Amino acid sequence: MKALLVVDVQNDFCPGGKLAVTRGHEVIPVVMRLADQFDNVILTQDWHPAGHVSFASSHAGKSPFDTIELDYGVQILWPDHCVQGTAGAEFHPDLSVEKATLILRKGFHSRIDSYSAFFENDRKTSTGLRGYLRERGIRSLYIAGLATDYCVHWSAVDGRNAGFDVYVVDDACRGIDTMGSMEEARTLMIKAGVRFVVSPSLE
Ligand code: VGL
Ligand code: ZN
Repeated sequence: MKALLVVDVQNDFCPGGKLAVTRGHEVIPVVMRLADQFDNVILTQDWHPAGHVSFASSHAGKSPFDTIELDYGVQILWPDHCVQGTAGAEFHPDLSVEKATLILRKGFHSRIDSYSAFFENDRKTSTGLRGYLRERGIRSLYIAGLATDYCVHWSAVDGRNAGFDVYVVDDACRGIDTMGSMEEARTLMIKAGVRFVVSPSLE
């Protein structure tokens, strides 16, 4: 059994949003075509409380894309984004979500960021996704969405470590690409055994 994991296709990650991914909205039609081919579709939603630890505005003298040292390691600081209950945190209006069986929110602990859909950035706090997939008999995970170099990347690597076959659907993802993050993400995904596919090959 396979599942499609659609990562963070939210207003703040699309053009005009607070942490806009260049051409992020272009993934939407691709994701929707892909979803037709899956019985199991899961959406993730970045869902931060105001004043979240990952926001540069929460740290005096810091700017977006600076880094800080937290208890769990280095954290990149972002513009305020995907704040719970705001329009920026909503799914893009063109994304049709009717088919999704699970909407998995992440990043809701105020002191921990969460890129991966499996583990928060402390690498210890589980979201429960592994159990959900296992209990539903899912062994293969196809990943699409935003952003390739952060939430897609970490979800893919953690998916591999959790024992799933993982495919990143390249043309259904777009990246932020700060400080070489796209290249680094690709290298780490390859090392973890993630495979890359394009959506026409899945039809
Ligand atoms: C993401 C940075 C901060 C993502 C979320 O969805 O890739 N990136 N929060
Ligand atoms: Zn975030």
